[in-house]
Amino acid sequence: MGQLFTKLMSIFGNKEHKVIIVGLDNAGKTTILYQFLMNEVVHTAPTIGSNVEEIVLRNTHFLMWDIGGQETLRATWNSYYSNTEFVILVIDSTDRERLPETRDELYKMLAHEDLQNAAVLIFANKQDVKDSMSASEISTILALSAIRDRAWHIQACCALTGEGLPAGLDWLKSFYLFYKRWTLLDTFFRIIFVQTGFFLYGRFLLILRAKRSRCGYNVGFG
Ligand code: G3D
Ligand code: MG
Repeated sequence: MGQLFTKLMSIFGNKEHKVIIVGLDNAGKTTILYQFLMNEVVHTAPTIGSNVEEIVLRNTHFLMWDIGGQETLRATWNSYYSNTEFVILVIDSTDRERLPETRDELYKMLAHEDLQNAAVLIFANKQDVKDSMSASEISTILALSAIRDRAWHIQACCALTGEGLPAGLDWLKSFYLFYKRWTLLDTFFRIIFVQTGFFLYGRFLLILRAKRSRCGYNVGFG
């Protein structure tokens, strides 16, 4: 019951939902974060450590952590994982050479115990650049169709113009609403199940007691 209560509180409480924005350096993570926040391009410098901003979507608060992607900083990514509900992976679609590196980082993340329940949104960024890889090409190289243990979605975008970002956020919002409804239903059936269990157990004790007293002995149940 305690666990159910915590789950419900996380949905109906005024809690912020934690999102981490990861990806290799130069992918466009910081540009995306500030497009979400202000709908404009900000001048970025390589992120040392992290940036964090609160984004409100349909009255739901998301706390978004943009984490530095340089190789030396990637070892610290796991210190941001606890309580993460969504991972946004940003990919520089012009960077064919480092896509296998991104794939390794993605699967390392998915295997981490703190991210077992996190849904993944992948932005195939920099679609404005000629000859950039398409979302479906990236999807094939990352073997996304092999991910079956969680919700994921890939979205082509251009962080400079903001194109594709609202569609990505729509997926995030609709997945969140789906999760919220599913949790409600799940909680409802669990409560019914527990209540029915108590009721049947009570009936069983009564029948047992009646049978024993008919047989001439009564051990008593309190
Ligand atoms: P990071 O936070 O992932 O390291 P940044 O990446 O957000 O700092 O972006 C790195 C560079 O990519 C920036 O250029 C930024 O303007 C550029 N960029 C981000 N998104 C796009 C995009 O969709 N299209 C193109 N063409 N460029 C993009 P500078 O020159 O400032 O380093
Ligand atoms: Mg950055």
